[in-house]
Amino acid sequence: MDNKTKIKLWHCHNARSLRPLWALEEMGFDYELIELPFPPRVLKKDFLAINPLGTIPYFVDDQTHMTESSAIGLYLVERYQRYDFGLEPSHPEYGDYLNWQFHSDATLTFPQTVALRYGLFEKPERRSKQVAEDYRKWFIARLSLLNKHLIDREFLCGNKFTVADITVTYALYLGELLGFDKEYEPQTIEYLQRMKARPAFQKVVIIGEENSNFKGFKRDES
Ligand SMILES: N[C@@H](CCC(=O)N[C@@H](CS)C(=O)NCC(=O)O)C(=O)O
Repeated sequence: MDNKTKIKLWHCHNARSLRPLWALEEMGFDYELIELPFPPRVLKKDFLAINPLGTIPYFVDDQTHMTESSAIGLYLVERYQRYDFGLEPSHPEYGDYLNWQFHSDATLTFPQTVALRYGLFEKPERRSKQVAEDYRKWFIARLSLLNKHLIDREFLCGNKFTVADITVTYALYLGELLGFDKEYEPQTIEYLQRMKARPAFQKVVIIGEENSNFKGFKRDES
């Protein structure tokens, strides 16, 4: 493996940095993990000198600096030729694989973060039940493609575990933390449980738990 410089990853418990952290662990990379309190933009202001966005994940590999959780797994597969966790461009399902990779954040995680912000993270006077509820419904509606796809599949593509499973599972896992999983379809719940049972997920999901301010949040049903 061409991995001479040590990869660095900045991470907060349960944040999107779980995607690259899980990928690094599955692939057996040697890496340095820097844990931060959430949100680092507020609680660890010197992080802004490293990542001006203040967001998590932040990933460094030699001259490469990355801020997109769904891109880092793809980078690892292609930069290090780790197609045991990905699909090559010549694979018939390559387009599907890329689609799930981008779908995971742009389509699935985006509405969840708005629900999370207006349901939990804003100051009480700025919270909005209506916004949180609207974006929860939007997220559930956006699961339709995944629900259909998972009816007869163990993994998303290529008939094997890939980084696309990591990025999409994170969206389902975040939904579970938010209490949205009550509306998941049976095949989607089974898929989530299968992915979460992987030893690498089990190992990394607990990192930072003791100091975390986001261990989960069950929706107010009233
Ligand atoms: N599209 C980016 C979004 C990164 C992002 O917004 N991360 C959240 C945590 S899940 C964050 O750092 N929020 C804190 C903030 O915006 O200050 C990705 O997928 O990595």
